[in-house]
Amino acid sequence: MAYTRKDVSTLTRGERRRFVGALLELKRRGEYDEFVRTHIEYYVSDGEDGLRTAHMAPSFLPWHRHFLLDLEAALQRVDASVTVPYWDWTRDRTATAAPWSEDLLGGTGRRSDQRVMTGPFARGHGDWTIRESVTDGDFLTRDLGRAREPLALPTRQDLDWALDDPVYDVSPWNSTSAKGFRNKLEGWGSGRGVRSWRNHNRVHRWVGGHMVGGASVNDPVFWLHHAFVDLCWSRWQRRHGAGATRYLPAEPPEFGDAQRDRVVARHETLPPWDVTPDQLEDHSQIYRYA
Ligand code: CU1
Ligand code: CU1
Repeated sequence: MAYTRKDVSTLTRGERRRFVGALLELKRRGEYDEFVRTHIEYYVSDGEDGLRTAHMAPSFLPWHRHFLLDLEAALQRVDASVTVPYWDWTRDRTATAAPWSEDLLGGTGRRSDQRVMTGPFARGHGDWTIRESVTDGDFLTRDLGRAREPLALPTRQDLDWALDDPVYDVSPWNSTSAKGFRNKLEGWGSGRGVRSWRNHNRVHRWVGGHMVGGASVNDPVFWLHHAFVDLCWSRWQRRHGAGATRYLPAEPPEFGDAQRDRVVARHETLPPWDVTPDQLEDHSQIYRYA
């Protein structure tokens, strides 16, 4: 039986409590920080050598799908009733909207050092010490909406611009791919600064603090954000119809192509797992979105 991932704005008080409780228990056991480390390890960009799996690559979507499944399985070992909720940032668009309540993720950081002061992940609670980070400080940080340089969350229209593209991804299969659903959703645009951050990337920037960069998993909103990104992949498949919407590239780039051995093709395994993008395209037997 497939389980259901719900819109975070529809969770009951009990569901919020159990989700938070399971996260805190994983943190207490040391399992949570393994997820943070894995994400940092796989944070490879265009400018670096080697295979890119998690970001700036076609496998951005299947990589994070599997990463969420691993976290969800860990949560369910603590409490079998828990699933990862999704945050629809086209609807819940303010710093006081659904995910940011006192009994779920808490709110923004204070002005001086972006330290989160409210909710279960605030330093004051003592249960959410940051251990894997590139910045100083052992407390979670956020700057919702970027107080000094305000930035708006992506709109429904911004998301539709990605969802309307009928091709999964295009050469050169990286952050400069000007077309293709994957990069329009991942959100590496042209230009510099605010204008270049689209959809998924813009949301990381809007949250700010730890959500910017490789250590973003330190903020539990990471999972709610990526559950929605994952939902968008399903929505895109439905919008364009089965068959036309397969993962690309179907085959590895040719010899001599600069992207050869840098990206994962449809039937190649996706590190650190022993699965292929092909095997991750359909999640309907595992979970559904409500
Ligand atoms: Cu990521
Ligand atoms: Cu992300």
